[in-house]
Amino acid sequence: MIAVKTVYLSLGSNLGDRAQHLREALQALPSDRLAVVRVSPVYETAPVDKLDQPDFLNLAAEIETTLFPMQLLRRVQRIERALGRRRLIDKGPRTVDIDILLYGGFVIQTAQLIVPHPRMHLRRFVLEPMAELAPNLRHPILGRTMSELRAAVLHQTVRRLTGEL
Ligand code: GSY
Repeated sequence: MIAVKTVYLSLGSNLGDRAQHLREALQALPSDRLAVVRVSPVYETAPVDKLDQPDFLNLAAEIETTLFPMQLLRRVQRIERALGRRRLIDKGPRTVDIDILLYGGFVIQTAQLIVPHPRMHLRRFVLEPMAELAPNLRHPILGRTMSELRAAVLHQTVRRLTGEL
């Protein structure tokens, strides 16, 4: 019997039909070892890190999976490639980006994968949708809830979109 883990992903797109890219990424995720449980509302968000690029659409997804962390990483990277993600410019525009934010309560530090995502607590485009999905969930290292972490990044610009993705 393989344990099922609750995992949170952050999805973003800032090229072409952004909503369609997010829809296609969500549709590509499920398998016999991965179920998408809940999806946050969509936010339009100003870019962070590299500022001279289009605004993003971002959301968070709660999934349940029996995939081990590196298996999950390979799976999301395959989906990014299939949807046309190109890494032409570091931190630049992308058709779709899928980050593993939290994997159960685990702390993972390898050359390929760091969980919790090392910048998640600094980014409103991550914390706003996470606080909607799991406001009382605690960051495994910082010990603060998603709501508490969100309160520290309210100066970053995000706009909650209404309606279906
Ligand atoms: O790390 C994800 C890619 N990314 C984003 C993003 O998804 N949203 C916003 N608002 N800014 C970003 N900068 C990078 S890099």
